[in-house]
Amino acid sequence: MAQAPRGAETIEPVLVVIPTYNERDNLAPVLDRLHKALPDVDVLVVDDGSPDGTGELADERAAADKRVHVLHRTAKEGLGKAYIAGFHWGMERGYATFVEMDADGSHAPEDLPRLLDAVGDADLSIGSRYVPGGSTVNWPLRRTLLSRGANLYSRIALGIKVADMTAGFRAYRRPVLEKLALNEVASHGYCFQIDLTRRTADAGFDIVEVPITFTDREIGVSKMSGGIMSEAFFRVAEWGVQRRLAQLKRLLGRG
Ligand SMILES: Nc1nc2c(ncn2[C@@H]2O[C@H](COP(=O)(O)OP(=O)(O)OP(=O)(O)O)[C@@H](O)[C@H]2O)c(=O)[nH]1
Ligand SMILES: [Mg+2]
Repeated sequence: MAQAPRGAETIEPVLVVIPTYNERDNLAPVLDRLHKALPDVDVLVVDDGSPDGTGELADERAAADKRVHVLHRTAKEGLGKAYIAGFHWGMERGYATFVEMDADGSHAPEDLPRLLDAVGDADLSIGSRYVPGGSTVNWPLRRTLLSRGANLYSRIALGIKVADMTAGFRAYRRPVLEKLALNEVASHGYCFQIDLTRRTADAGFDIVEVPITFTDREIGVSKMSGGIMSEAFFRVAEWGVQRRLAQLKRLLGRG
């Protein structure tokens, strides 16, 4: 069967998945900005039972606006599990493109049109802080060093040429999520982003990076923790060894 050229496939409908945990003061402004920038996208807020009432606020928004949907989960299980539940929800409903975006205002909804333009010619577009034109605003030196270090470490360990592998502002085309074994993804914290990047690259999909400006959250509390950092450190080391062994096997098999 002749394959349709990529440009002929539509990226619509688009679902923006926003995981939330205690983001009551951030959610409404982000939703307002998002729908001002892109009136036609749908949103799924995935709330892990936030004690501050974020889930109830999301329900109120959903009742008033048919573009907004809410998935309530009972326990705080981390970013990765929330995204995967959101992707399944959207795939069951026929969405063609899936956006990951934080609720804390770090990801500017005004950058999303460029991210979606880019994914029209690729399979995954990543809103990147570390390509020319990308930047971070108001991030303390400690966070900048941590993020730069995590990316350098991941790039060397995995041998994947993506400058911002931990970035959480992304757009996936549906076939990527259909092909990746999402149920096998166990990563919780920001290593979830590295994990999906590596799986997307290994499956042979096209990844593009689009420069974005990342602004530190002004309201609310970061969920970054020592556990999240050590999870990333050890898992990336394990994946790095696995990749090198697989490369070696292929080389020996050929010889
Ligand atoms: N549903 C759900 N959302 C979460 C969980 N942990 C974090 N989030 C959300 O994921 C997004 C990113 O979390 P942040 O706390 O901003 O983490 P971060 O961006 O890595 O860290 P900072 O830069 O310090 O803010 C935010 O929208 C959070 O509310 C979780 O366990 N469950
Ligand atoms: Mg954040």
